[in-house]
Amino acid sequence: MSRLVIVSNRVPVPEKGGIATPAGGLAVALKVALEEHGGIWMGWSGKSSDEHEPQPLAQLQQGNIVYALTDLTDTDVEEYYHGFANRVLWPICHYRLDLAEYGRKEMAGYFRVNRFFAHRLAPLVESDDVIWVHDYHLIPLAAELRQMGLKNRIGFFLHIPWPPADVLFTMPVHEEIMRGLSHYDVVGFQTDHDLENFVGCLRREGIGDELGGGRFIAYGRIFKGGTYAIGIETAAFAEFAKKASTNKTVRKARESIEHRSLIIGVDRLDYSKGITQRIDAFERFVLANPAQQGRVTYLQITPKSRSEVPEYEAMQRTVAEQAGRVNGALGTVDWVPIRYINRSVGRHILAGLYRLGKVGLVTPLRDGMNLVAKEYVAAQDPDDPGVLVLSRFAGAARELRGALLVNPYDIEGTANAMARALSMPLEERKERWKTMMAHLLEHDVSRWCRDFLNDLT
Ligand code: GDG
Repeated sequence: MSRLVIVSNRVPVPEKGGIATPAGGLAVALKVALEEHGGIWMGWSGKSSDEHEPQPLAQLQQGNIVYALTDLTDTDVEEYYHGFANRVLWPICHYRLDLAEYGRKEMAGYFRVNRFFAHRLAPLVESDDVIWVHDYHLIPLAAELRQMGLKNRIGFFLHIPWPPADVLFTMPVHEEIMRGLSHYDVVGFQTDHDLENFVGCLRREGIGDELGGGRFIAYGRIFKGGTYAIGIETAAFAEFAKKASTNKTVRKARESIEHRSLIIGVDRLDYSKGITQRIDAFERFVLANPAQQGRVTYLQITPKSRSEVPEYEAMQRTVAEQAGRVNGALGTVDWVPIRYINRSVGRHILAGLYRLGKVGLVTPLRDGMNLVAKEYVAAQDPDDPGVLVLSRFAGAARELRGALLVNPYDIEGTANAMARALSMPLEERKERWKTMMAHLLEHDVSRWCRDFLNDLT
């Protein structure tokens, strides 16, 4: 294959000795593909200023990859990123109409920044480069590049869910968003449910239709649409977790837990992740199972994210207060039921902690895939694996059939699943884990990249 050009809102900026891995599934997955093909990774530098003349594009070469980073203006960031991407598209794609705050200024900013990205990217692209655009921030990018005359193959992958027509169409610019997608050669979703919703959106107002064989038509353009469930580097992560169990911090964590069973949750602080419902469920579980009092520790690791958006700032306080309240109500002089960490921990520590967890609690209200669920499974000790309690509304639930599936809105049901997970016999744990691990080894992140790029090229 020729060079690969990846475009995503944020780019993991290379640091001495390698790429810094931020807390976010996208970066972890894409690093692998670019290293394989060489090419460009273009996106926003994360910096902004009040200057209106754009600074030259910063380019950093590392091995066979060029990182091309552009600054934005403060207004761009406010309208495109905080405004439209995170306060309209994110809530709508996660079925949260109540949180969407649509405004024309923000919508205009979103399309303007996509045009700006296209103008910065186009001079770097060679005629046989394959362009792979990622996620909801950049849906109109292909249309802008086509407008400039680019004929390259351009693919789009959506990392988050695609909502049903009734939800999407509450957004006044849904037509422009649907039209934007039609300019790609391949449009990829995480699961069959997302693809079904997309077809529903095409048909509802006669925008387009399915042609069969994975081909679709909309606005007179024919493109491929498919599902490409994102994976992790399963084998490497399993090895990493095994080694991490001897890490000093992980050892300290093990000692501090003593004879107790560890329940672990790891999520960016986001309303889609169902953290408050999960704490409620944990409280219910402890109250309903007095024998477990003092015998279980729930560790919730929750790095801050998007603190500039008011809902996220409010949520930060809510979760901290809730964990404090439950600890105050249930804790004893020698037992703190919930350990809540509101910052990022090192990846090796995370891997070691997953392996310590007898239960992995992954209960989002809605999630495109959820890589934490996959990492938790990969990190387990094959001779004594923990149990994954997984929301049926995470994309991962379409694959990880060995998990205990729960409805995160059903607090009692989730509490019961915790009890069942903690008392599950070893043989059943092994059986469930084996099926999930076999699936994850086969459907890893390299396969995800290969499948998408094969369809695109
Ligand atoms: C979006 C979609 C989709 C978390 N805390 C720490 C940390 N993490 C890492 C995890 C995992 C990643 O962040 C989170 O990925 P998720 O998939 O769970 O969720 P999103 O960030 O919302 O990602 C999602 C994904 O894109 C990929 O397509 O699965 O549905 O929403 O890798 O390990 N990493 C470290 N410290 C932490 O404290 N080092």
